[in-house]
Amino acid sequence: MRSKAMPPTTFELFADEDRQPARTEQIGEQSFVLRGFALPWVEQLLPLLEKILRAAPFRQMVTPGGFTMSVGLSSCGTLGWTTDRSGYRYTRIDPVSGQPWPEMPEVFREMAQAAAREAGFHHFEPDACLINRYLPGAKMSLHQDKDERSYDPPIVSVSLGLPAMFLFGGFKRNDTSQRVSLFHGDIVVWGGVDRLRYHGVLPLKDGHHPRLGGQRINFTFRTAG
Ligand code: MD3
Ligand code: FE
Repeated sequence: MRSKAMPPTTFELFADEDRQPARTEQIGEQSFVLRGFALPWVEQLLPLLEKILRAAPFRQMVTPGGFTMSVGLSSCGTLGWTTDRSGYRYTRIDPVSGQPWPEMPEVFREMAQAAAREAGFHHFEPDACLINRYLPGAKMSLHQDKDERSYDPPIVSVSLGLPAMFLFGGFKRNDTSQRVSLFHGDIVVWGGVDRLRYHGVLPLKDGHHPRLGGQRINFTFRTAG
Protein backbone atom coordinates (compact mmCIF):
# COMPACT_ATOMS: atom_id res chain seq x y z
CA MET A 1 0.00 0.00 0.00
CA ARG A 2 1.17 3.45 -0.92
CA SER A 3 1.05 5.84 2.03
CA LYS A 4 -0.30 9.35 1.60
CA ALA A 5 3.05 11.04 2.20
CA MET A 6 5.02 8.90 -0.25
CA PRO A 7 5.50 9.98 -3.86
CA PRO A 8 3.92 7.72 -6.51
CA THR A 9 6.15 4.83 -7.58
CA THR A 10 5.39 5.51 -11.27
CA PHE A 11 4.26 8.62 -13.07
CA GLU A 12 0.98 7.91 -14.80
CA LEU A 13 0.08 9.61 -18.09
CA PHE A 14 -3.23 10.93 -16.70
CA ALA A 15 -4.65 11.26 -13.25
CA ASP A 16 -7.81 9.15 -12.85
CA GLU A 17 -10.08 12.16 -13.10
CA ASP A 18 -8.45 13.19 -16.40
CA ARG A 19 -8.54 9.79 -18.04
CA GLN A 20 -10.38 9.81 -21.40
CA PRO A 21 -10.16 13.53 -22.17
CA ALA A 22 -13.61 15.15 -22.66
CA ARG A 23 -14.63 13.09 -25.70
CA THR A 24 -18.30 12.60 -24.91
CA GLU A 25 -20.75 15.42 -25.58
CA GLN A 26 -24.33 15.19 -24.40
CA ILE A 27 -26.67 16.77 -26.97
CA GLY A 28 -29.98 15.58 -25.53
CA GLU A 29 -31.36 13.91 -22.44
CA GLN A 30 -30.38 10.50 -23.87
CA SER A 31 -28.21 11.46 -26.88
CA PHE A 32 -24.44 11.47 -26.88
CA VAL A 33 -21.71 12.30 -29.40
CA LEU A 34 -18.68 10.06 -28.86
CA ARG A 35 -15.93 12.00 -30.63
CA GLY A 36 -13.54 9.79 -32.56
CA PHE A 37 -14.99 6.62 -31.05
CA ALA A 38 -14.92 4.77 -34.41
CA LEU A 39 -11.31 5.64 -35.26
CA PRO A 40 -9.76 2.43 -33.87
CA TRP A 41 -12.11 0.39 -36.11
CA VAL A 42 -11.96 2.39 -39.36
CA GLU A 43 -9.22 0.42 -41.11
CA GLN A 44 -11.07 -2.83 -40.42
CA LEU A 45 -14.38 -1.35 -41.55
CA LEU A 46 -13.41 -0.01 -44.97
CA PRO A 47 -12.57 -3.27 -46.80
CA LEU A 48 -15.71 -4.86 -45.33
CA LEU A 49 -17.73 -1.88 -46.54
CA GLU A 50 -16.30 -2.28 -50.05
CA LYS A 51 -17.37 -5.91 -50.10
CA ILE A 52 -20.89 -5.00 -48.95
CA LEU A 53 -21.14 -2.35 -51.66
CA ARG A 54 -20.12 -4.80 -54.39
CA ALA A 55 -23.15 -6.93 -53.47
CA ALA A 56 -25.50 -4.02 -52.67
CA PRO A 57 -24.32 -0.85 -54.43
CA PHE A 58 -25.53 2.61 -53.37
CA ARG A 59 -28.78 3.55 -55.07
CA GLN A 60 -30.89 6.69 -55.00
CA MET A 61 -34.33 5.70 -53.80
CA VAL A 62 -37.66 7.36 -54.47
CA THR A 63 -39.87 8.52 -51.62
CA PRO A 64 -43.62 7.80 -51.49
CA GLY A 65 -44.09 11.45 -52.50
CA GLY A 66 -42.14 10.87 -55.71
CA PHE A 67 -38.89 12.65 -54.83
CA THR A 68 -35.53 11.00 -55.54
CA MET A 69 -33.33 11.12 -52.45
CA SER A 70 -30.00 12.90 -52.94
CA VAL A 71 -28.33 10.45 -50.53
CA GLY A 72 -27.24 7.06 -51.92
CA LEU A 73 -28.45 4.15 -49.77
CA SER A 74 -27.44 0.59 -49.05
CA SER A 75 -27.83 -1.74 -46.07
CA CYS A 76 -26.34 -4.76 -44.42
CA GLY A 77 -27.79 -7.07 -41.80
CA THR A 78 -30.90 -9.24 -41.63
CA LEU A 79 -33.04 -6.24 -42.54
CA GLY A 80 -32.40 -3.38 -44.92
CA TRP A 81 -34.36 -0.18 -45.40
CA THR A 82 -36.09 0.65 -48.65
CA THR A 83 -38.37 3.32 -49.98
CA ASP A 84 -40.32 3.50 -53.23
CA ARG A 85 -43.64 4.96 -54.41
CA SER A 86 -45.54 2.49 -52.22
CA GLY A 87 -43.84 3.48 -48.93
CA TYR A 88 -40.97 3.04 -46.48
CA ARG A 89 -40.20 -0.42 -45.09
CA TYR A 90 -37.57 -2.88 -43.92
CA THR A 91 -37.06 -5.97 -46.10
CA ARG A 92 -34.94 -9.13 -45.89
CA ILE A 93 -34.28 -9.04 -49.64
CA ASP A 94 -32.50 -6.25 -51.46
CA PRO A 95 -35.02 -5.29 -54.17
CA VAL A 96 -32.18 -4.38 -56.58
CA SER A 97 -30.21 -7.66 -56.38
CA GLY A 98 -33.11 -9.92 -55.44
CA GLN A 99 -30.75 -11.42 -52.83
CA PRO A 100 -30.68 -11.11 -49.02
CA TRP A 101 -28.86 -7.97 -47.85
CA PRO A 102 -25.15 -8.64 -47.15
CA GLU A 103 -24.48 -9.91 -43.65
CA MET A 104 -23.57 -7.39 -40.99
CA PRO A 105 -19.87 -7.99 -40.26
CA GLU A 106 -19.12 -8.98 -36.67
CA VAL A 107 -16.83 -5.98 -36.18
CA PHE A 108 -19.59 -3.56 -37.25
CA ARG A 109 -21.85 -5.02 -34.56
CA GLU A 110 -19.12 -5.01 -31.92
CA MET A 111 -18.33 -1.35 -32.56
CA ALA A 112 -22.02 -0.36 -32.42
CA GLN A 113 -22.51 -2.32 -29.21
CA ALA A 114 -19.44 -0.75 -27.61
CA ALA A 115 -20.73 2.73 -28.49
CA ALA A 116 -24.24 1.99 -27.20
CA ARG A 117 -22.78 0.70 -23.94
CA GLU A 118 -20.60 3.79 -23.60
CA ALA A 119 -23.82 5.86 -23.78
CA GLY A 120 -25.53 3.68 -21.17
CA PHE A 121 -27.53 1.38 -23.49
CA HIS A 122 -26.64 -2.21 -22.64
CA HIS A 123 -27.64 -5.30 -24.66
CA PHE A 124 -28.03 -3.43 -27.97
CA GLU A 125 -28.71 -6.02 -30.71
CA PRO A 126 -28.82 -4.32 -34.12
CA ASP A 127 -30.35 -6.31 -36.99
CA ALA A 128 -30.01 -3.54 -39.59
CA CYS A 129 -27.22 -1.22 -40.63
CA LEU A 130 -28.26 1.46 -43.12
CA ILE A 131 -25.41 2.90 -45.13
CA ASN A 132 -25.85 6.43 -46.46
CA ARG A 133 -23.52 8.10 -48.93
CA TYR A 134 -23.44 11.88 -49.24
CA LEU A 135 -21.69 13.48 -52.20
CA PRO A 136 -21.32 17.27 -52.18
CA GLY A 137 -24.78 18.86 -52.17
CA ALA A 138 -26.55 15.76 -50.82
CA LYS A 139 -28.75 16.38 -47.77
CA MET A 140 -31.36 14.72 -45.63
CA SER A 141 -34.45 16.76 -44.81
CA LEU A 142 -35.86 16.81 -41.27
CA HIS A 143 -37.62 13.53 -40.52
CA GLN A 144 -38.34 11.04 -37.74
CA ASP A 145 -37.24 7.39 -37.84
CA LYS A 146 -40.50 5.54 -37.26
CA ASP A 147 -40.24 2.37 -39.34
CA GLU A 148 -38.72 0.22 -36.57
CA ARG A 149 -40.98 -2.15 -34.65
CA SER A 150 -39.96 -0.80 -31.24
CA TYR A 151 -38.59 2.60 -30.22
CA ASP A 152 -37.02 1.18 -27.06
CA PRO A 153 -33.60 0.27 -28.53
CA PRO A 154 -31.28 3.17 -29.39
CA ILE A 155 -29.90 4.08 -32.82
CA VAL A 156 -26.13 4.24 -33.26
CA SER A 157 -24.76 6.43 -36.05
CA VAL A 158 -21.17 6.40 -37.36
CA SER A 159 -19.78 9.25 -39.48
CA LEU A 160 -16.91 8.67 -41.92
CA GLY A 161 -15.22 10.98 -44.41
CA LEU A 162 -16.19 14.60 -44.98
CA PRO A 163 -17.72 16.52 -42.07
CA ALA A 164 -21.44 17.30 -42.01
CA MET A 165 -23.74 19.64 -40.15
CA PHE A 166 -26.33 17.54 -38.36
CA LEU A 167 -29.67 19.07 -37.33
CA PHE A 168 -31.18 17.84 -34.09
CA GLY A 169 -34.74 19.05 -33.68
CA GLY A 170 -37.62 18.42 -31.35
CA PHE A 171 -40.77 16.32 -31.48
CA LYS A 172 -42.57 18.55 -33.99
CA ARG A 173 -41.17 19.41 -37.41
CA ASN A 174 -41.20 23.13 -36.65
CA ASP A 175 -39.45 22.92 -33.27
CA THR A 176 -36.08 24.69 -33.33
CA SER A 177 -33.07 22.51 -34.21
CA GLN A 178 -29.62 22.53 -32.73
CA ARG A 179 -26.70 22.16 -35.13
CA VAL A 180 -24.01 19.60 -34.39
CA SER A 181 -20.92 19.18 -36.58
CA LEU A 182 -20.04 15.53 -37.14
CA PHE A 183 -16.55 14.51 -38.18
CA HIS A 184 -14.78 11.39 -39.45
CA GLY A 185 -14.87 8.77 -36.69
CA ASP A 186 -17.60 10.35 -34.57
CA ILE A 187 -20.37 8.11 -33.25
CA VAL A 188 -23.72 9.39 -32.03
CA VAL A 189 -26.05 7.33 -29.87
CA TRP A 190 -29.72 8.35 -29.67
CA GLY A 191 -32.27 6.62 -27.51
CA GLY A 192 -35.02 6.73 -24.94
CA VAL A 193 -36.84 10.04 -24.82
CA ASP A 194 -34.81 11.38 -27.80
CA ARG A 195 -35.58 8.48 -30.11
CA LEU A 196 -38.41 10.19 -31.99
CA ARG A 197 -36.84 13.61 -32.33
CA TYR A 198 -36.75 15.18 -35.79
CA HIS A 199 -33.31 15.23 -37.38
CA GLY A 200 -31.61 15.91 -40.69
CA VAL A 201 -28.36 16.78 -42.42
CA LEU A 202 -27.53 20.06 -44.24
CA PRO A 203 -26.19 19.85 -47.80
CA LEU A 204 -22.68 18.39 -47.78
CA LYS A 205 -19.94 20.87 -48.55
CA ASP A 206 -17.30 20.15 -51.15
CA GLY A 207 -14.03 18.88 -49.79
CA HIS A 208 -11.43 16.15 -49.77
CA HIS A 209 -11.01 13.66 -46.97
CA PRO A 210 -7.62 11.89 -46.91
CA ARG A 211 -9.16 8.43 -46.43
CA LEU A 212 -12.58 8.66 -48.13
CA GLY A 213 -12.10 11.39 -50.74
CA GLY A 214 -15.02 13.63 -51.69
CA GLN A 215 -17.81 11.94 -49.76
CA ARG A 216 -19.37 11.30 -46.38
CA ILE A 217 -20.55 7.85 -45.37
CA ASN A 218 -22.89 7.30 -42.46
CA PHE A 219 -23.84 3.98 -40.87
CA THR A 220 -26.94 3.80 -38.71
CA PHE A 221 -27.35 0.68 -36.63
CA ARG A 222 -30.88 -0.16 -35.62
CA THR A 223 -32.97 -2.89 -34.09
CA ALA A 224 -35.65 -2.84 -36.74
CA GLY A 225 -37.53 -6.15 -36.46
C1 MD3 B 1 -31.82 11.15 -34.03
N1 MD3 B 1 -29.19 9.61 -41.17
O1 MD3 B 1 -30.47 7.38 -41.93
S1 MD3 B 1 -27.66 9.75 -38.56
C2 MD3 B 1 -31.13 8.20 -41.27
O2 MD3 B 1 -26.17 11.35 -41.09
C3 MD3 B 1 -30.48 9.46 -40.86
O3 MD3 B 1 -27.01 10.00 -42.52
C4 MD3 B 1 -28.46 10.81 -40.89
O4 MD3 B 1 -31.11 10.28 -40.28
C5 MD3 B 1 -27.11 10.71 -41.54
O5 MD3 B 1 -32.31 8.02 -40.93
C6 MD3 B 1 -28.35 11.08 -39.45
C7 MD3 B 1 -28.22 10.16 -37.04
C8 MD3 B 1 -29.58 9.80 -36.56
C9 MD3 B 1 -30.23 8.65 -36.94
C10 MD3 B 1 -31.44 8.36 -36.34
C11 MD3 B 1 -31.99 9.19 -35.36
C12 MD3 B 1 -30.10 10.61 -35.62
C13 MD3 B 1 -31.30 10.33 -35.00
C14 MD3 B 1 -33.20 8.89 -34.69
C15 MD3 B 1 -33.68 9.72 -33.72
C16 MD3 B 1 -33.01 10.86 -33.39
FE1 FE C 1 -33.02 9.40 -39.62
